Amino acid sequence: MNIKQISRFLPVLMMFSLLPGCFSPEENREQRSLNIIPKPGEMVKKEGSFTINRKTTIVFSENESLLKEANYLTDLLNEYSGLKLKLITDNPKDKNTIGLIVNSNIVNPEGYVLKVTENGITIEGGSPSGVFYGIQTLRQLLPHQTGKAKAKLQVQSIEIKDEPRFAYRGLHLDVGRHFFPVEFIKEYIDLIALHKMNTFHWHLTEDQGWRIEIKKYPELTKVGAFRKETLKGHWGKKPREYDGERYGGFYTQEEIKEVVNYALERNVTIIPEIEMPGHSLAALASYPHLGCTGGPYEVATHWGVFNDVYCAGKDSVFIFLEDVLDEVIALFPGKYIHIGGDESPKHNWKECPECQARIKAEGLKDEHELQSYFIKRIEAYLLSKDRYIIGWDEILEGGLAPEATVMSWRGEAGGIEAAKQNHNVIMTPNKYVYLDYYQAEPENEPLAIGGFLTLETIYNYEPLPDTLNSEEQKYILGAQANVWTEYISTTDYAEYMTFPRATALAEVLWSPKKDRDFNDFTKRLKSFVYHLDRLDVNYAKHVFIENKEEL
Ligand code: TNX
Repeated sequence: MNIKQISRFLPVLMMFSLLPGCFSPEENREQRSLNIIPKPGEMVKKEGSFTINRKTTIVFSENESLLKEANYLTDLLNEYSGLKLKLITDNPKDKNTIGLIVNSNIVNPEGYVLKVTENGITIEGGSPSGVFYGIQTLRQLLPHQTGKAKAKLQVQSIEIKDEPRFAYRGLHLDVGRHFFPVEFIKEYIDLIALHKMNTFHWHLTEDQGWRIEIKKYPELTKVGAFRKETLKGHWGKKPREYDGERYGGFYTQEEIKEVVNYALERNVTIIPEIEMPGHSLAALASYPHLGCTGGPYEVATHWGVFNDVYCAGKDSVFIFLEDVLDEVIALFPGKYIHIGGDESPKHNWKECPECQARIKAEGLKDEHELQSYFIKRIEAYLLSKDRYIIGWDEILEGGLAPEATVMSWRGEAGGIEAAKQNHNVIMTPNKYVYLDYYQAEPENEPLAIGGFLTLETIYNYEPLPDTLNSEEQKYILGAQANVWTEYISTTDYAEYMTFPRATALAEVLWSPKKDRDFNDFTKRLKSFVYHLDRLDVNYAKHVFIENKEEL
């Protein structure tokens, strides 16, 4: 069943009366203006309001390098209201101005103080990032436009003091199983920014497709970016049927640069993932000498875990990966490179004379230690280039690489173990944050991988395990929702699976724990989706229907 069919399932009448964005005309600006997601730390409503008009100027102090934020705000207001405000560098506290200021008294660099008075607006941030998040909050204070007429930009007087609870707030996208165009990636980054998240984990290589142009190895995108056909239906269904259609795509380096700049302007860091030693069939199909058996290999046409992985015995594999990483480093300025490390069967390594020779030469105990050797060797290379690795929790097996950050996906156990070993951790436990899982009863949903993860479950997820003491908890940098795309082949479906579940996680990661309240969240969500509608996001609407009594 596809999304269009699903929509037919939803009682049309109910949709009209309950859908977010369909506020009754009486619902006033004031009420909406407090419906901010993620919920701010402190918020005090004041008397009166300020109206942004043609003559309002955006003022920022030049030496604080806030030009990027000022330009972003100008464009945003233009998009929301049609106004094209003047940008000047002057006193940010003058009348009829929106002042942007970096204030070193705000300790958290992503924190901000937003004040709306009858005279104007000021946004002070701990750094330009804090100012950026103040702008995102201002965006949610703007009146909603209904119909064609533009409402005047009257903003409730208010004082907001706000900062994130976690430093790492991520959203992932697998473009290996299905390829998503640059335009969609940009929209995804816009959505990450709207949610005050700060990291996009871009899963760029897979068994089913290699998606990043590497100039030194053109076969990766000539061969590895395309598969001859794709599995139809669920992986578990036998006999397997295929669609017989060639499928693929990749990002050129020029496109990647464009996306990286786009993300920079939105305070989003991109973490590229280059999978190794497993999930590497597309690379092996392109350069068969990289595998233990020498091939031939084929880009995978169905899902799962494959026995053919990079050979850990051959130095030529490390030379290849270092060359690839050199080009990746040149494209992505962030400090982290994700090197995968998950689901890498040891079957071939057991049979491979070169892998066995490596085990002997390096004095390793077994193939798990060989995997650790592999990851540590890559880590050492990346550290020499001033980059840090992140790996899935399998990198714990056989011993962690010294500086590695662990992404805990098979539950939280790996994350807990890594924190106890004084390693940084990003929580992505599948049960709580895997957005490829069903969000409602499977019989009424489009085909998904399995699992079950409702909006309420993700909203109630707590990234700090209470089995860790407060010292150990400091290693938990934050959490991330993952969007694996074996069964997600269109942008519409990707949006449907991602939102609003990612919206719930955004609040978990930003807002004070004591304020978490699912009922209150769903009420604010009704208003928040105005912004998703503006961006034409095909978000899932179950919550508005299930909670109809309350709305
Ligand atoms: C496990 S999460 C995987 C992915 C799959 C996902 C499906 C992880 C590190 N590996 O390769 O796409 O499950 O939910």
